[in-house]
Amino acid sequence: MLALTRSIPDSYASALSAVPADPPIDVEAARAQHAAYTAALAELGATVITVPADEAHPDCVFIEDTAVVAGEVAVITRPGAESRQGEVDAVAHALAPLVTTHRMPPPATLDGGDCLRLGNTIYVGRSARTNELGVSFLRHILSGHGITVVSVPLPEHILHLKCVCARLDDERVLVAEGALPDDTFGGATLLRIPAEESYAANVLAIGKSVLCADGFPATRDVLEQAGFRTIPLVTTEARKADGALTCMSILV
Ligand code: CIR
Repeated sequence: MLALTRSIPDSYASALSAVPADPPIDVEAARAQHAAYTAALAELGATVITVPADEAHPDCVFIEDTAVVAGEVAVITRPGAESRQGEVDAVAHALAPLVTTHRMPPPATLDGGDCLRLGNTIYVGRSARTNELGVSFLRHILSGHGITVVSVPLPEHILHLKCVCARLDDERVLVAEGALPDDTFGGATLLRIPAEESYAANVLAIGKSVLCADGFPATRDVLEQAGFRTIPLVTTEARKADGALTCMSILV
């Protein structure tokens, strides 16, 4: 397994966030937390490929939003935030030797944080960042590869689909209580965590191990009772920019 990550620029202090960070982002602490994240990926067997930081793009560490990879094919997205659209070139360049890439054309927009894959289905949040044309383009490319794309309407206050849920395996989804209708993921089993821990719903499961945000004990209990080994990571500086665990890598 390959994991693409992207380094944190000095400009990360001015990354997008719904609520201004208070206290402000500590870029050095963010880098230390990011280093622990990449080390955890490597320990789980990933070969980590690091795309260099880009000072012109404060949010570039959130590389997940820039591409959706499915087997041998990748859709290079057109992120919904205009300030992030220039992030994709370096990611497309890094992915080109690994998979066949397809560029999403304007005016379609889509953020990878809206995409959750279970088996051969990708659920895509229709958020402020991902429009119907983005969903259609993804469907157009991936239907040729045996993948079904399902559009999931999201309430306005949810930035991305995976802000409130994450794949655990092909049959199970971790989801914050009350965030999504029970039938959102077809017949998948939902493992619910308390609404007050909803930030922790974004976990990164690799086999039976799960990278989870540190400081959310109820979520850890749910995961461990379901048979997963939890690896808590400090994510305070990613959270200040509305980021979490899946956002910082693309698994190939
Ligand atoms: C943004 O607003 O685009 C970034 N500050 C956070 C993106 C988080 N990405 C993700 O959840 N996939």
